[in-house]
Amino acid sequence: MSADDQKRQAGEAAAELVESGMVVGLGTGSTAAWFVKALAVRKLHIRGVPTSDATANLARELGISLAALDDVKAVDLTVDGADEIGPGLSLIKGGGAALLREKLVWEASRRCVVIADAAKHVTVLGKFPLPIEVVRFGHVHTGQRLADIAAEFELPPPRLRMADRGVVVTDGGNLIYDMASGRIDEPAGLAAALKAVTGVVDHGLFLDLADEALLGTDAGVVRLT
Ligand code: ABF
Repeated sequence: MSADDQKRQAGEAAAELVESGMVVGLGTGSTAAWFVKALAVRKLHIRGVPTSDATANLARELGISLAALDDVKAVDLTVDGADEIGPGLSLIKGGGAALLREKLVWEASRRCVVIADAAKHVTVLGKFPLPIEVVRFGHVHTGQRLADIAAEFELPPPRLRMADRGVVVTDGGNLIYDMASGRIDEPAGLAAALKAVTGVVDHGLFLDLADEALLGTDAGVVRLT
């Protein structure tokens, strides 16, 4: 089975968790897109809170009613993808540059379900470079502070994320530095050190946020708690 089939399976399983009347956080990325499509097919009366402009556009095209995060008191259930799922459902997210809105929606949610293909499940986080969102003003100085932190954790300096058309800019108008690590042995310590840098808006370590994971595998969907 291809990774995309596994993603579809996980997205469809997550769509079954949604009930009419819910406020639903809509994640970002190719796996979350499968969830949004499966949700639209169910034609439930829900309101979706999108975690990116891309997801908002997709949901709108599919006829899902949308609400802004500040238009709702709380989100009942958020379903979103991840770049890595590690021990204790610790996550690396932000490969799609949507980590800030994603984390804001996750933190406002009663229940968070992460969906992914089987290859995303790892024994230690860090093979996937950790995205760090920084404000544009003074970002070279912020990048230097990030390099200092990386050195403390014996990691190489983070790199500013570029695309074909130049520097990558997030939906919030910020920049992304990616910290390639190989392995993150102390995610909580690294998360705290990054968050303490003034120019850092947030980072892609999602710790103690996911309630469960639905992994698409060749043997069907596996639920992790
Ligand atoms: C978002 O999409 C991100 O936080 C994560 O970086 C990415 C996962 O992408 P995909 O589902 O396309 O593998 O959820």
